Formats: sequence, structure tokens, C-alpha cells
Amino acid sequence: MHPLLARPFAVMGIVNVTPDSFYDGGRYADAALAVEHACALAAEGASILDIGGESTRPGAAPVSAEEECRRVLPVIEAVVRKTGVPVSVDTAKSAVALRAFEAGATWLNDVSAGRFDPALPGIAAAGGCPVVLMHSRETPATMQARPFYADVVAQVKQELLARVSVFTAAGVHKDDIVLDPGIGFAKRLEDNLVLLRRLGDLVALGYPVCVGASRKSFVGAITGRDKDGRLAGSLAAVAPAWYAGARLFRVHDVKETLDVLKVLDAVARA
Ligand code: HH2
Repeated sequence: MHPLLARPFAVMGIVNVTPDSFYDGGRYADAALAVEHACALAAEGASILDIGGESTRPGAAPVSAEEECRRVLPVIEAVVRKTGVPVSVDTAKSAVALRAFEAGATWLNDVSAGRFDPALPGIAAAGGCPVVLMHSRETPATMQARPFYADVVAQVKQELLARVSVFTAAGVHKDDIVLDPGIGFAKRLEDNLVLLRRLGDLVALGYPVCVGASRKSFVGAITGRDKDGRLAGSLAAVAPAWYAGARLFRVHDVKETLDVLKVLDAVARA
């Protein structure tokens, strides 16, 4: 297991080099601003920085590999040089992952878990790095049209394990796999809530679990807040996930999330 995942908790800071991400779209589309933001998240205590160049919000327009590379590569290079904090590339494209590894990324975070690009598992295996496999269905354009599960926990587990098989068959070591339930991806409100409440079932598969609930619309649906007012609700979602055994939290708000995790951990150790 990667040392970062052996800790009681770790925070993955989100760096979206995009014009259209659901929360911070356009804020860090400029490379210099994205690097500055990443350095700030590193200074706040992020254990890893997740750099992405394509929004995956519901209905987002797809981006070419060339455009994604143009956005993320200079940011990855500079962040690796300046922070020394590990960088993951948030991409579903093998061409982007390959070039991101060359630029210094040492983790792969794939919201499609290899469904969009059959070459990705092989590139991940060659990279020999940890891979976050996130659950979703269909594509960002269609995933929220009619999501339905008879038993969301059982189906997410089953569908993720099928993706694990594809990655291990391509040569990815089991110890390098991290699972993510994909909060907000092809999920109804109740699906997100049940997945958080029963996250222990996913943890019980034996893989480290990453959770990304930060500022997502399910928090808004419950609290009635727009994306700028969802910090407290997002922090609340960290607690059940951590109690269930999730250890990696993908968030926009690093220092606040770390404060929550430090208190949860201190209470658990008392
Ligand atoms: N959520 C988003 C993107 N990547 N990766 C993992 N592993 N888990 C997640 O929950 C997850 C993810 C969506 O959030 P964000 O990057 O802030 O928005 P956008 O996709 O609009 O850029």
C-alpha cells in the first residue's frame, strides 16, 4: 500500500485547470493561478494534489486530449518542482495520463475507471503508480438522466470490482488500487446518502477508499445552499465516511477538512 494510504487520513487537494468545473470553473484556468492555488493547498497540508483539465460535472462538454494536456502539463511540472507533494492526474485518457507521468505525476485518478479508454489500464500498469478507480455509469453528459439502482451499495461494489479485474488483468498491482464510490456520479440523492451511510461495505472489500463529496449538489439538495455555501455540509459528509474507514478525501477546502479529520482521529484515539 502507498504510505500515504497507511495514515489515519489524507487529504487530496483539488486543482481544476478548467473553465467550467462546477465549483471553481474558470478560477484557475490560467496555469500560473492554478500553480499558485496548488501551492496554497500544499501549504495547508494536502498530502496529494489532484490536477485535472476536464470537468466531469453533469452535462460537461468533452475536451480533447491535446487540450487537456495543454491545460494540465505545465501545471503538473511546476507543482512537482515547487511543492514536492505527490501529484495525481485526474484524467480518463491514456494519452493524457502518459504525458502527465512524464511531467511528474505519480498517481492516476480516473472517474471512468477505464471505461472511456481501453488503453488506460495498460498505461496505469506501466506507470506502476496508485490508481483511483471511481464508480460512475455512462458519461458526464448522460449520467444524471435516469440513474437507478435496486441496491446501490451492492451494484457499486460489483461494478467497481469488474473494473478492478480489468486493471489487474492489464498488470496493475492490487496494492496500487484505490476505490471511490463516485458521489454525485450517476447517483440520485438517496444513492449518495446510502453510499455514505454504508461505505463500510465498500471498505470491507479490502482496498483503500477515497471519497469526494466536496461542495457537490447533494449537499445543496439537503442544505438548500448554493456551491459557495456548502463548506459546512461538505465537512459533515467527511465524518461518516471516515468512521466507515475511508482514508483519502478529495476536497476543495483542504485546511478545514484537515481540522475535521484531526478532531475525528483524536476522539477515536482517546
Ligand atoms: N469528483 C469530481 C472529479 N473527480 N475523482 C474522484 N476520485 N472522486 C470524485 O468524487 C471526483 C473526482 C468532480 O469534482 P470537481 O473536480 O470539483 O468538478 P469538475 O468535475 O466539474 O471539474
